[in-house]
Order: sequence, then C-alpha cells, then structure tokens
Amino acid sequence: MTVLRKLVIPAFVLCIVWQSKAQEPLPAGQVRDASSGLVINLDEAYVPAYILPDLLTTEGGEKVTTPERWTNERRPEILEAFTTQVYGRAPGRPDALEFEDLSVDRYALSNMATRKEVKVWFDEGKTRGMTILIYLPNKNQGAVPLFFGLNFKGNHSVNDDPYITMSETRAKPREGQNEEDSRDWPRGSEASRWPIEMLIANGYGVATVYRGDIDPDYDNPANGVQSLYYAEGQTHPADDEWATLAAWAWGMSRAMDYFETDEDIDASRVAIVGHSRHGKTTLWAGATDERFALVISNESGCGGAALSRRRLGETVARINHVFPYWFCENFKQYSGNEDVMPVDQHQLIALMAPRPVYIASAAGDTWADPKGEYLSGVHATPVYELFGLEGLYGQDQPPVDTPVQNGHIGYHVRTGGHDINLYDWRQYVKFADKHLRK
Ligand code: GTR
Repeated sequence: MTVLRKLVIPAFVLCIVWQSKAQEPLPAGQVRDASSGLVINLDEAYVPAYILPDLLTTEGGEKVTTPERWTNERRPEILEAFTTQVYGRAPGRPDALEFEDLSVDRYALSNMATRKEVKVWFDEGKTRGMTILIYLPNKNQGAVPLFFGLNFKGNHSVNDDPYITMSETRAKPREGQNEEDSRDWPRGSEASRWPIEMLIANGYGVATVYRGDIDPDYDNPANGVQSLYYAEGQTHPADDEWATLAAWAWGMSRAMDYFETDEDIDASRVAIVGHSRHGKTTLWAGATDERFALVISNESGCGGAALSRRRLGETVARINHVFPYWFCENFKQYSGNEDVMPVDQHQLIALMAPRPVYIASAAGDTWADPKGEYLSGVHATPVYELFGLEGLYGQDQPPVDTPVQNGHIGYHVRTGGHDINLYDWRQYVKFADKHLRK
C-alpha cells in the first residue's frame, strides 16, 4: 500500500498531467509531428540564438588563412567529425568490384539517345550489386558530361521507355507481403522528376540507380550492402560505421568507378544531384568523393543543407526518431542537443570547395527549412573565398523564383512544395553549362 501511495499514484497523476499537456493546443507556428509526437517549429520566430562551429579555426585553435591549410588540415578534421558523428565510416572500393554490360540500345528515346544498363557487382560471389541506367545523347561526339542521381522507385520509374529493366524494388513490404513481392511502382511514375529528354537535348548524359539496390530504405541492418562487411557475428554497423545514407553515398562512388571506365562518359564532368533524402546523400557523396565535379542538393533539409542549430522544420531528434537507420548511432546523442554537435551543415557545404555546389529550396517546403538551407551556403562562403571564388552573400534569401548563380555556390528558392521538377532542372543545366562546359 505504501509503495502504491508513494510511487504508483504520483506516477499515474504525472502521466495524466503529461497527457493533458500533450493534448494542449500549440501556439501558431508550432505543430505536433504525428510520427514522433515531437513539437516542430514552423515559424522563424522560434529559431533560437545559436553559435555555429567555426569553419576556419582548427581544433588546435589556429586560424586557417590559406587554401593549402584548409585542404591539408582543416578539411580533414571536419570530414572526420561528420564521418564519426553523423553519417558513419564506409569502406573504400571493394577489390572484387566488377562491371557487367547488360544492354545497349542506340535507338532509344526516338533515336535521340543511347540507353545502357550496367550491373555493378560489389562482391566476388556476385550476391549483391546495383544496376545503373544510362542515357547518352546521340548527337554528341566523344565523352559527354553527365548528371547522376539515385531514384526513389526503381530505374523503370524514371521514364516511360518500356525497355528499361524493372528494378527489383525492395520497398518496405506491406502486411502479409515478403520483400520479393514488394515491387509495386509503375513504369514512368517518377518521370516528372527526371526530364531525360531535356537533358539529352542539352548535350548531357543522365544516369541513375535505384537506391534500394544498395540498401533498401527501411530499418533492417541485414538487407543492405553493409552486411557484406560485417565481421563474424556482427549484426549491426558499429556506432561510428556507415548507416543507410552513407551506404547510398558509397554506392554513388561505385557508380563513379564505372563512369571512369566508360569512354562515352567524361568522368571529370559528373554532376551529382539528389532530392530530399537523396539530397542529403548527394552532399555526403560529394564530401567523401572529390571526383564528383558538381554537387546539387534539392530540398535536402535536416541532415542535408539545412543548419541543424536553427531547429526549424525537421529536427535532429525527429529524423533520428523516424529514420533511426539513416545516420550512424553516434548521431543519436545530438537529438535535442544540437548545440554540442561538433559540426553544422554549412561545414558540409564547405567540404565541396573549390568545386561548384548548388543548393535549392522550395518556398512551400518549410519542413526542410529553406532559409536554413540558404544560410549554410552563406556560412560556407569564407572557404570559397580562400580559393578566390565567390559564394553566397546576405542574411536574407533571394526572392522566390530568382536563382543566384554568379559564384561557385548556386541557390534558388522556387514557388511550390517539396519536389524536384523541370524548373529545378533548368537551373541545374544553366549552372552546369557555366561550370562543366569545356
Ligand atoms: C521526409 C523526411 C525528410 C526527407 C523526405 C524525403 O519524410 O522527413 O528528411 O528526407 O522524407 O526524402 O522525401
């Protein structure tokens, strides 16, 4: 009875008080996220005061004033912090990596393009691999520059072309379904996100890989490429080892290994592009693999271009709650604890320097914090300046539908919501024309 009075009853009362608080209406500009129960700020008024980690001061407290010092000292420190605390360490190119040509068709897309499909095998036993779908413009002689990105719903979803091999889309199985049966995305269903004909007409090749070939997008540590690397008895990546986003980025590097062998592709002019979770992945791929010449983040938000310390839209706590397998285990300690993170996302943008980088937002995509995405470009600018290059300037975002492309950090915020569309791609082509044309 005493135990009941002393512990159980107060706990019960506390629960009721907490419950009723949880039901309390929130002030304008805040919402309760249904999947995590967390309160999310959607209004600038809630952005707390914050101090960003200094880009140009080494861990030993010294000022970096030359490109050499950035490249040899400060850049490796920042890359290491992101590796162990955010995305996790991935292995390099596997010895057994092998490319297999699956198909070539010179008469694709009304004779405008050559379609190739190439299998990249990751292991000697060929138990795991990914299929790269490639379109190259027929009108061009010699090796072409290329846009490359991961897709959400299988290679066959990016165009109506009936000859694209259906991806083995290992989507999350629904109740009563097993992995093999979960191929439910129709052909061409993502075509609005992949204006392949427009890119071909502009002289660019396009390549894509279904991200599920590398690691299916749900919490199962046994079904991704990481499992090939587990030590005897290991069932999860270690706390500082690659989670799903790093695995996807690793896959992008393996595609680059292939591009380097294809004489129709100019591997020194590969632009990588990704939307949303693939935007986060693309930034990490660009940071870890400097062979990528241009890096484009489309509405990448939390864990991508948006500054985590602003806590506007999706937060570290929310992303770790809903997608616990995207970032390495060590990242979890920063849920609700952003101010102690050794890095923030402007430093990720700075890791691209001196290569050109493009950050894009959508005005209606508050969840991804458009202003926070823009500001990371502004705060990365001092590193571009070390190289004598221009970045982004001013605390205020440029007006909607007014791209800024003067320097080596491009930016636009367009009308509309969370998506990648023709407007976005047109800006990327313009930016690539400036930086990748010979
Ligand atoms: C959301 C997630 C975002 C973003 C997005 C997407 O559910 O909260 O971080 O990655 O998915 O990839 O479309």
